[in-house]
Amino acid sequence: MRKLSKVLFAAGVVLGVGLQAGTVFAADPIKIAMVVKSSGNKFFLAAYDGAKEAAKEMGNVNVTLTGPTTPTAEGQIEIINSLIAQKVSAIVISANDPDALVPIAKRAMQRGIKVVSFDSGIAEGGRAIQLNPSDSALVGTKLAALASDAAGGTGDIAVLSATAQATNQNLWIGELKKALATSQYSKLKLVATVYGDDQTDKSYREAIGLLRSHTNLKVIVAPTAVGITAAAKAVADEKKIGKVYVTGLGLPSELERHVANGSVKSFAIWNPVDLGYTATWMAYQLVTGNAKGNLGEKIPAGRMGGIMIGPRKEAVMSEPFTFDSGNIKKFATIF
Ligand code: RAM
Repeated sequence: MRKLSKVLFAAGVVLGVGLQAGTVFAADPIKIAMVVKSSGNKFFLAAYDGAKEAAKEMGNVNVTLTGPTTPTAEGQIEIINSLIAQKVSAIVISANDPDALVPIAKRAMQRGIKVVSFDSGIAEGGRAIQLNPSDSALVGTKLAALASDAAGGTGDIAVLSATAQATNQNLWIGELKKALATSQYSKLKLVATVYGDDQTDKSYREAIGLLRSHTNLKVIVAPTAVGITAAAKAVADEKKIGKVYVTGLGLPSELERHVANGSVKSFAIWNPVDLGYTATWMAYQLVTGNAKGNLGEKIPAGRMGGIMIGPRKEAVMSEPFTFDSGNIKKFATIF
């Protein structure tokens, strides 16, 4: 490929057709870099499966996956710096901080790189589009409903989140609090919010801390795939199954055994494969000029159809789907 593009470039110069350095030739693959919150998080491995599926459909696209070992903005800034040097065509990113990434993302965009954030957004100035898996208010009310079901409508609940700066978790927790303030959930009391930083060990320790310091606790709500699994293990290890339930957002593949042993009754999530697939298609349409990312525009995203760009240049996918012992098996093999 490289050799071919050099040949074509030389031909362009010889023929004097005004080709410029950096021109993308048909033979030069479009490079799309997926940058995730942290490596090793299964949610993002599923999103990357979707990205690869999209790249296959597009043809001449090379998609890669990177992420810092721990979910920090600093780690992602370093990665974006290197992607700018590599002259990728697009960055598809789940951000560890809405604001800290704006300057580096702006720099990338000034160099012609299309930036699409998905899952956890960058503030509007630092990306062309933000793709939300679901409407944040819907996620918040879903979390409240799940917590209420698990608690039997009344009692103390606590939140175990990812990092304190995560755009998505903070939005969802904000909406959960709004839902808890309504009369429907007046008997649920939020007694603590702690952060496991989307690290298994820290999430586990924080969950143990909640269980030991809040003896009346009925539910841990973890709106993170890493946190919910760690919390479920903590409940079993502390012999609290049947007394404390874990719910939130997680992967059927990771939670199947925790649903089977009773530490989780039900939880919710959207399809991370579809999320990564759609974000990658959107980035591709921006790179090829098929889309601009303007308000009201419908961006074609393969099998997902046209995705509408809404206010603040955000697009929204589907409603969170609820899983329990009745349907988890079917999905546990997919994500
Ligand atoms: C974790 C990440 C991700 C979130 C999922 C539900 O894997 O924090 O951002 O969307 O959980």
